[in-house]
Amino acid sequence: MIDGKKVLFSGMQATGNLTLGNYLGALKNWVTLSDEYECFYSVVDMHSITIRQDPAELRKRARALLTLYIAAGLDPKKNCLYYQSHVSGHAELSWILNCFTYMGELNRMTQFKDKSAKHGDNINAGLFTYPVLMAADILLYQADVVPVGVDQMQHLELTRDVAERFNNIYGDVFTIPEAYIGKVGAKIMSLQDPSKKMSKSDENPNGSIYLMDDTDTIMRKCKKAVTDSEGVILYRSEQPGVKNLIDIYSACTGKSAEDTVREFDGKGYGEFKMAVGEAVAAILKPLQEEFARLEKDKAYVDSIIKENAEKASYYASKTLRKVQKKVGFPARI
Ligand code: ATP
Ligand code: LTN
Repeated sequence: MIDGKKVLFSGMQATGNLTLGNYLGALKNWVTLSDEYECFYSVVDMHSITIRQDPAELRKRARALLTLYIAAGLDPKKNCLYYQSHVSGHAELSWILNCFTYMGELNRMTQFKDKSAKHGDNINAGLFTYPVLMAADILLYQADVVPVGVDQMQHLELTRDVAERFNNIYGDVFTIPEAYIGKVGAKIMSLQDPSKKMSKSDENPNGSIYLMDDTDTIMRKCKKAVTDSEGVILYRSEQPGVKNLIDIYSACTGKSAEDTVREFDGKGYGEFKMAVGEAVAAILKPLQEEFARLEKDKAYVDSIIKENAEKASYYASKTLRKVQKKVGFPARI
């Protein structure tokens, strides 16, 4: 609890261009939750280097991501928006938690399996212990809730297991976090292959709508979206492409899946795809305009970065000192 409010933590990697999946599955929910909780939203740049990055590019993307957090509607005076690498407590707690996490647990992580298959030439230890750093992010702020997409559930379960293990040995040190999965948009699939999630690291740019795509591009990608030969707009798993478009449409318009099915009853895929494209463009346009405005206001964004790193460090070091004492590190003199 901070000032009588429950704590929320979440983060996003500054790798690749953010997709509509990131927005509908994460950012959009973050904004909704920001009134109710004391929120920490991190740009997890330390996680990003588990995959080789170009330094200048990473710096640029990290800044753009933090700016996007603000542009999406997160008030930086109320929400702590900061770079993970600016708060050394993440690395320090991560080391300690490494010593409370089993190899067997990490071996089961599907993200590790996927990423090591994809980056066979660089299966580094950071990629393996990635979930431990994520646990440190969350536990450092004693977070009660963690909004994530379903793809991150396994990491959150691991975080809870490690926290419980630690608490069983040392007493009540960590708050055990709960996942928060948004109702709509929890898993947006690729427009080109609806069995795969829409991902910013997808090689096929037509599979993803990027948050900075202009209206023409959005319309083109929606028109090209893979559907099926059924010819009916129904919300069911036998029609994964159509189901995904319904999910996107409902998340963008706030209409339920049932209402969407009713709205497009008897209509063709072409018309439906156009409507999806328009709904997407309508929510992305204001976001893009605000982003462009903020990008020009360098001094303002700089001041947010500095203030919020200090705020995050304050809370992080409170937990870290407690943990260090529990495990038996000598007191500072
Ligand atoms: P990468 O392709 O590099 O693995 P990503 O697109 O999966 O990246 P992350 O940085 O791993 O993005 O995720 C940021 C947030 O967005 C997480 O909370 C994640 O659950 C959510 N998210 C990512 N992709 C989707 C998606 N397709 N649908 C819903 N939520 C998503
Ligand atoms: N692993 C997450 C990003 C992430 C995160 C976190 C999410 C890093 N630390 C802590 C929630 C809480 C991802 O790839 N989406």
